[in-house]
Amino acid sequence: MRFLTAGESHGPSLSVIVEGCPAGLSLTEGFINEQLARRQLGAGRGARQRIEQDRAQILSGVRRGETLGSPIAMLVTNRDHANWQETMATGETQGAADRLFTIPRPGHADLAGALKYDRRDCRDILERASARETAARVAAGSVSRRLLEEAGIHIGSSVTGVGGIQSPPGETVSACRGLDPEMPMTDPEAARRVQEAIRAAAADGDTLGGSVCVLAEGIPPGLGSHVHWDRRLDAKLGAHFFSIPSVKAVELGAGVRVSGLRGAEAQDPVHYEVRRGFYRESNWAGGVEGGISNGEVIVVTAYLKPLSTLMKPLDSVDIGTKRAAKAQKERSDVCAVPAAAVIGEAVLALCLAEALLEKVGGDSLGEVLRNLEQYRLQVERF
Ligand code: EPS
Repeated sequence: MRFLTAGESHGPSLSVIVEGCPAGLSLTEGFINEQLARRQLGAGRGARQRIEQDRAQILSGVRRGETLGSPIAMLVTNRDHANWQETMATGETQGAADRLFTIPRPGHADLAGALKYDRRDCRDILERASARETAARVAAGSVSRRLLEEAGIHIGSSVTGVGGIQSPPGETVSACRGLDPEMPMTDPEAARRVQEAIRAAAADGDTLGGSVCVLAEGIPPGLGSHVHWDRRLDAKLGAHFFSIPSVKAVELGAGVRVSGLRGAEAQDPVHYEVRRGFYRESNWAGGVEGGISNGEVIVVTAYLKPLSTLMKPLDSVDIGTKRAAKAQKERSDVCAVPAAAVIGEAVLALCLAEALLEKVGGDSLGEVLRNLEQYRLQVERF
């Protein structure tokens, strides 16, 4: 299963094509829209989210609520495009471009992208670099999520830190589901302090980053492989999570903490019971050993830098005049960490659905589930 997204932040729409989804999976716009709505919630979002009400329109690959095995194309309209029709017109227009963006924001793709693509208006870069693209990724991730649900694999997330205020991760998917979508932290006192910190950062024209922890339960052992670097599940997870805008560090299990321990303290001893098969009593590894899922819960923590669009901007240089200037302002969010948790769920679903299909294969949902059942029996009888 693979996917491609397209679309600029203030262009007419985002679009996505998911290819390789088995036939016979029930999939509705309603299910995808629930996930899209979750991504729009969360403290610290800006005025844009009051304009958008993201809805996916399924254009192909689904008939009467079931996938066909053909490419699934989906469209998410940008309602804000109505306010940007002239600036973001795809056809030729009269007169000079408006809303020129010539003073790059440190930390954004503006300058590096303008140099690379030889554009004199950073808008040609920032419109696509915008995290608006993640709406398309959440739509694609919803398809993977549906497939994983059928396979008994469930995904959840929590926010574990914002602006230096920490909260313990949700330990199970069902515990994560009970959290407040505005600030899905397990510690309500931390969540309250975070809300205050977001208000204070907004008042200062500043932004906040943080961290999210994403879990997947029900994973069979054997996704990914140790045999080659690009088949390792941890490498694939890293690529997926690092592709979320603002993510600057990704941790599997207790990766950071174990780096300071002795070897004997940092592994998960193996146990066996006839009823349970092989199991562990700890999960420092986060569900992956040697690039292969080991059957324990997959635990990924992603760390996000504070957003780089600042209302009190930093020093920069105008790319036209080459004169020093404060970076250009553009409406943005103060904090997007709760949204990143939902996006993290989507990318984890995309990564695991691909790995699952690679392991068991199948052109129809029935074939995938039969193959998976056979494989689970093989593991059980090992
Ligand atoms: C973003 C800037 C803001 C965010 C946007 C990401 O957009 P605008 O400039 O239109 O206010 O709202 O995120 C979304 C639109 C979204 O749906 O997540 C950026 O520069 O990355």
